[in-house]
Amino acid sequence: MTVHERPWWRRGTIYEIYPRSFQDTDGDGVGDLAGIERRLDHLTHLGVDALWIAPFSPSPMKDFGYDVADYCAVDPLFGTMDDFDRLLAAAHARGLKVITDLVLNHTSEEHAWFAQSRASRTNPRRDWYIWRDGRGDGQPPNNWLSIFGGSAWRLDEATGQYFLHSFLDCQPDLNWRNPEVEAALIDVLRFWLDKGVDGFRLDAFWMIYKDAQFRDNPPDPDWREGMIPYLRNKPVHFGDQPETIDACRRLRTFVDAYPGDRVLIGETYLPIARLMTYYGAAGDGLHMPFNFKLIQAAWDAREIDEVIRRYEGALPEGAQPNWVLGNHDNPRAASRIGGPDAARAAAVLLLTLRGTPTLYYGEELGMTDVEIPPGREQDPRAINEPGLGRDPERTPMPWSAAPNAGFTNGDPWLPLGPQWATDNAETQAADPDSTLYLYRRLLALRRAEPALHSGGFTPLGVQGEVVGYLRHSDGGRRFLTALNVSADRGRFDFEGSGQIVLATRRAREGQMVSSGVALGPHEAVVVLLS
Ligand code: TEU
Repeated sequence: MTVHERPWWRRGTIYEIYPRSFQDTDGDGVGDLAGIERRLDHLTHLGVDALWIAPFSPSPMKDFGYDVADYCAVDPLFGTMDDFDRLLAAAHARGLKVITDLVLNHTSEEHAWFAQSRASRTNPRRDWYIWRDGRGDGQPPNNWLSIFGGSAWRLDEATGQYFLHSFLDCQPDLNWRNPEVEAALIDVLRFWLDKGVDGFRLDAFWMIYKDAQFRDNPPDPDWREGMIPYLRNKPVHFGDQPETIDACRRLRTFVDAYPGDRVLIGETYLPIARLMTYYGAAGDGLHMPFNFKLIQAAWDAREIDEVIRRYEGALPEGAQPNWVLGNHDNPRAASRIGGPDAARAAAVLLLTLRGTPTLYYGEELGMTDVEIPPGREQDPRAINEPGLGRDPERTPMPWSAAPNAGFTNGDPWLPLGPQWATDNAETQAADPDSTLYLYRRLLALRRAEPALHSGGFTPLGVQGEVVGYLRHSDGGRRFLTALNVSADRGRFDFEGSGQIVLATRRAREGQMVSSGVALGPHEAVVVLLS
């Protein structure tokens, strides 16, 4: 396969949009589909290839759309199906792919399927969800814990049985062991594929099957106070079952029958060895199980180097790697790893590693978490489990110095960061030293250079606190990335010489370097080797 024949998702870059926070057009303080369409130029200027839109289907919004009440419609909060069709057409006209979010593990308790399922023990849809008797004395069926706190079982008084919920207790888990459920969900894929979407991000994908025998999870002896309560027990019987891999193959077969390169990306919070099984033994599983290792790693040279090697080393032949620095469930990279300069170095890492990067909206501005004043929390998780709320990373995108940063004419659903009036997409677009400019240069370089978007990867190890690696394509150019993961000066020695073609400090671009490169605090450079 030549570079140009590679499907777009093996070359391109994905941009995640949390629709509530991107752009509001109707003044209700919540972003909408028309807002995304209005801002498509931002994405084309940035240089990404695809957008993934977090859920926008009808929902009681207890989990902001991840509690779906109707899979094949648009929630009025976000607009209409016509708005979606227009957005899709406008994106395609610009050469942008569109990936939608698909929640396969659970629905909202307000979904018509669940209303039927809970109506009686004999309803034909009873078995579409996971119902069990308790253990007596008000005890739930087993010790499984919800990822969002408390037991994963909720008693339904009317029918006297418990239903399973991996997440909130208003998000009942679907029963994937019932073939009718899978068939109904395949119909949902068909609906969106027929519309022309370019793929799906499969929510909580590793969770869709649970142990058929409902065995208790063993306690984790390493769990300590302060860790996520869910991890008190090792979730060995809760998610990541062999049946999930078979489901990958069936979904893949279905999607591959469509023309064009449609992609399946699964949300997979799993150890590396388990993650790899989701590609399918014959490369016939998901196109890409999400790799969250950079989100989980400390910003430390040895740890980063090790994570990259372990992940690269474990990839099956031909499998497409992928990398993520942040998403709507985790603290933003710029806050997590120690400030805007470190975040710029992280951008160089994300966009020069081998594999498909997924950017989270606002990362290209170096956006940080925003402190949510008491009483303004929105995420139910913040209320269930104080400190674990996800509002800080979901705040509105700052576009300009207009009121509310141009995000809305109304009251924004979450507060904007304090610096938006002077630091926003517009001011950064006018400043060649901005983070936005850095992202644009990185994305342009990546797109132009086969070695970067499709080439090989050779780790060069760590020198002091500097991580180094090579990217290369057969008979083509060779690039060295050197990344100083510390607030001190550093240096990376290498054989030969070259020219810095990209740097977090723009003034360094164009410099010739020989046998090594000196780096300032948190500095990263890409060197074209001669
Ligand atoms: O997230 C699944 C999930 O488990 C994450 O919340 C993850 O465990 C945690 O954030 C790790 O830091 C998905 C969606 O991304 C999330 O927004 C939804 O709330 C959840 O599924 C339920 O649909």
